Amino acid sequence: MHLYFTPMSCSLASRMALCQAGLDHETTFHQVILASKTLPDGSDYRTVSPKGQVPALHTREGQLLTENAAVLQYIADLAPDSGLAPAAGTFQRVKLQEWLSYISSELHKAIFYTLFNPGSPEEARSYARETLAPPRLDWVNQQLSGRDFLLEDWGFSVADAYLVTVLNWLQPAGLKLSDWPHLQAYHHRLNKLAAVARAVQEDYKLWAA
Ligand SMILES: N[C@@H](CCC(=O)N[C@@H](CS)C(=O)NCC(=O)O)C(=O)O
Repeated sequence: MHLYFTPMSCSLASRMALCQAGLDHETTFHQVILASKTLPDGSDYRTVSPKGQVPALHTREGQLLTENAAVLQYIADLAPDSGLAPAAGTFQRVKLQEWLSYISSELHKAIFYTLFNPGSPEEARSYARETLAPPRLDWVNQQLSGRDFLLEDWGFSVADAYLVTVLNWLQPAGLKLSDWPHLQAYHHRLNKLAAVARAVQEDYKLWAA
């Protein structure tokens, strides 16, 4: 398989999932420079993935798959014993999809896409930081009270991989993780999991280079 990624972006969740599933060794990682939509050899990334966004996964079947929620579930289903997702067709699986959808639309896109997009006007940034972020983060913080992972009666899932990735962005976005104590504790705890720690370390090294 081939994963197209940008260090410390949302594609980090797919790297975590691949590590947890034990599939990172069968995956070639291709770094994408998002600002120019190019690959390191200068070629246009949009010839690989026309959306020009990461993550994009070339699957075992040789198909191109995009969108965090789809890529993460695809990886999870390749390794059912990893516990990364409840089985398809169960109510727990739908709860996982509920979380993936919330993280993608209400956190990733609504808040952080606006804050990190160099073209966002200042009013849009203030609105994202001051109006959109607090109630959404309050809600997730409340959900994590007394719970180790997002899914009840379940361990580390791909929804956790996505959320822990998004939480990495609070500080660079000018938000204080310590304002949400359950989120802070969760972030700290999950970063100690072997697959999360390894994926973060690998992405961080490339990001800092
Ligand atoms: N809808 C996509 C969004 C992915 C996305 O926004 N990726 C960001 C990196 S975190 C990106 O590629 N940004 C560059 C761009 O949108 O041009 C998904 O859920 O996978």
